[in-house]
Amino acid sequence: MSWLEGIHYQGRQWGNRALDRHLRVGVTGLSGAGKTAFITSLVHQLTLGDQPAHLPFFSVVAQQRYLGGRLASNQPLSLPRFPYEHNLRHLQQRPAAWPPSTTGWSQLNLTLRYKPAHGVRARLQSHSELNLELIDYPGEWLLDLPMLQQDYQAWSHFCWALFAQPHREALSRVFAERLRQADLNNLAELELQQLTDAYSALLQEFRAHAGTYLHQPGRLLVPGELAGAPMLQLFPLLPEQLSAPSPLLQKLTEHYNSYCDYVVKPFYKQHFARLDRQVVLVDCLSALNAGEAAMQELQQALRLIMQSFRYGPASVVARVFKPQIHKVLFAASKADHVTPEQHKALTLLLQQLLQQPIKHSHYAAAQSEAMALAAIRASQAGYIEQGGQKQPCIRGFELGAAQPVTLFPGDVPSTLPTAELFKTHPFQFPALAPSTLDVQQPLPHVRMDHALEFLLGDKLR
Ligand SMILES: Nc1nc2c(ncn2[C@@H]2O[C@H](COP(=O)(O)OP(=O)(O)OP(=O)(O)O)[C@@H](O)[C@H]2O)c(=O)[nH]1
Ligand SMILES: [Mg+2]
Repeated sequence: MSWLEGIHYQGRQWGNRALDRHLRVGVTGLSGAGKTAFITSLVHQLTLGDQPAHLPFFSVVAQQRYLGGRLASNQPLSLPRFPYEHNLRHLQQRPAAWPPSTTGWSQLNLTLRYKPAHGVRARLQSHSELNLELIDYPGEWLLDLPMLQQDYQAWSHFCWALFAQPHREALSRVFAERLRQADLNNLAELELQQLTDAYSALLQEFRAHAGTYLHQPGRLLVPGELAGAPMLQLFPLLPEQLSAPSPLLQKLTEHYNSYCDYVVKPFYKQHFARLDRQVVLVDCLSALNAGEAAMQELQQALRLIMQSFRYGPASVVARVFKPQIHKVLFAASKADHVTPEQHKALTLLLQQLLQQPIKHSHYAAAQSEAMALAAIRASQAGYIEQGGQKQPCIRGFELGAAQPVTLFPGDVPSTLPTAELFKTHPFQFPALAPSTLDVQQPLPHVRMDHALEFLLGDKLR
């Protein structure tokens, strides 16, 4: 954005913020949590879903005061735009496909028009408007935020403590050995790049085989526009290599500091420092499938992320000059992968998983709600007869399958399972492909109306 365009855009935002007509909603979640699907669905519901039968718990729609939403005309021309239409095309194609994993950040602005419910505005105005700003980014980049609270040495210790855990230890042995053989006085470009490549391969192996969540730095997995930048030559030295000064230690410390200053801080400032409301999406079902260590690491990753945000009440002054998040929706995503009577347990599990992360964050002043939802429902829920009894089931296409299946995916534990339960009872929740959709109709969902009511309902009165 040019500086002049930037000033105009900021000025308009401040004006709208002061008038309480602007909301910046941050959709946060680790990679694969469902951020892109959530934003795509949210935009689709807000631009097409004006039928009370489709969004019964979204009060502005239920009360028939919603006049519609449109993609805003003030979308900044020089910022990457969220590929909304492209995502819809994936859902619409035959066979339908999920939108691809995100490789860079993008933004979408929406203008929502509604009739005020009561008060002076209702008497004087035929309609009011609310501007909504949504951003999307690769989940991997979110885990860079906690790096700001550490220096290179502390980060390296943290990484090797993590890599020593049983589910990571075997995979990290080869890289540890490679580091042990490295000459700490050798700063040759080729050597630095080879060590970085080995570390980046290790991160990919963790992600693919160990069911892990904490991968830092995120730009080694999804570099975005930074591919090839020297500061991405970054990996943790072994604890014993940190105690004495060395040229390699000094070089890596410089890269770490540059990474924090030129990548992580601007990312935070640009996207998260001005959030008014936040959605934290968590894919609890995939973590259950991946086992006990994955579940623990998910909890640790959420705790680190929650510490990076600023929460507080929403006075007008705070909203304009020092925005803080004052409403947080915690959502267990992909609830359509289980039968509806399991949703209660899924929500309780999410709450228990988040108990510790919330306790460690500066979170007290925010309002929150937890729920299980599916941004884009890929299954039909129903019942089958078995031994004269009605059993709940879902029907959908498993990823890659040509024929639909009818199945009971299993019970969701309402508390964090014990190690014993993980051993004796492996979870196998399915992953479903989207059914081919008519995108002229609002996307099928589970509880997106509850989510919209919590996030936007009070601003549309
Ligand atoms: N059944 C179902 N699957 C979903 C839903 N939302 C997401 N998924 C699945 O989860 C995968 C990841 O969803 P995304 O929206 O791409 O996740 P993301 O958080 O944007 O991930 P990154 O872009 O990698 O950070 C999708 O490809 C789907 O397989 C949903 O509402 N229902
Ligand atoms: Mg995405």
